[in-house]
Amino acid sequence: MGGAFARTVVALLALAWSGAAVAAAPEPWQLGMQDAASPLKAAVTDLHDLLLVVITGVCVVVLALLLFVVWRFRAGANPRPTRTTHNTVLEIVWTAVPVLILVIIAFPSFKLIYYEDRTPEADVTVKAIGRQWYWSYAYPDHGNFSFDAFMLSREEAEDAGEPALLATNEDVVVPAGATVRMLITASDVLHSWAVPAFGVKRDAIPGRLNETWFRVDEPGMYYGQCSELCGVGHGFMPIAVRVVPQAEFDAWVEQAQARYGTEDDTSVAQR
Ligand SMILES: [Cu+2]
Repeated sequence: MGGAFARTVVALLALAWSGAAVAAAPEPWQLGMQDAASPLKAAVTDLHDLLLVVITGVCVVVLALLLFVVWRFRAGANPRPTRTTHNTVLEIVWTAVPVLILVIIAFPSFKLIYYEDRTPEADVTVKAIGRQWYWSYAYPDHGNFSFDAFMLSREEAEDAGEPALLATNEDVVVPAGATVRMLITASDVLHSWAVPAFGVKRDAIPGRLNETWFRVDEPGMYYGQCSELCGVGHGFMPIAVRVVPQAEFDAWVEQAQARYGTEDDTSVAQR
């Protein structure tokens, strides 16, 4: 127990020193969802909260009815059992009420599906390609440079002050406050590009281009993982998104273009 606490303190200190603010990652013994970092996640959380109220209400009512029936129709108080088999009013009520509940749930649910589906006017497009077992990324509207992101080993992550199993050698870098269109596909088997704090989880399917979007205002590191069983390395292809101010993003793009080459640069082999 004491050892775990000490390790946590050391990890937190390491984070503070590294200066890379972890904005969103899972925490030990976490209950509930990660804080919303994007408008999409805020909408997801709202629907979740509404459903929790509905579910709780249904459970309480059903439990109360059950307890009432057990008490009211117990053998001791009913030496001669009732022979009732049908009750029209009751049957209409127990059909209509669940239908009504489903309709109440359906409206916000469909609204959310379409909100997630339609990318608003995008400022940046990033393409993610799932591979066994890492992610490749391309920036089609910035010269289409591309790179691979592999998971850091536990030691490398510790040295970098980043969480183990979530940190990658190359981060997905996007500007803060920009609407990012994510194009998601795969080259071998099904994967899924998911970042909980963004409310994003889209299947990566070979031969198909899926799309979603996010906008994050707060700079920092946001972590996610492949969320579709894709083989033995499934747990080891994390997603690390670094949200930076626009100027920092522009500088990173210039650097990345020089490092990975653009599509006009014939000296670099294209994927
Ligand atoms: Cu995968």
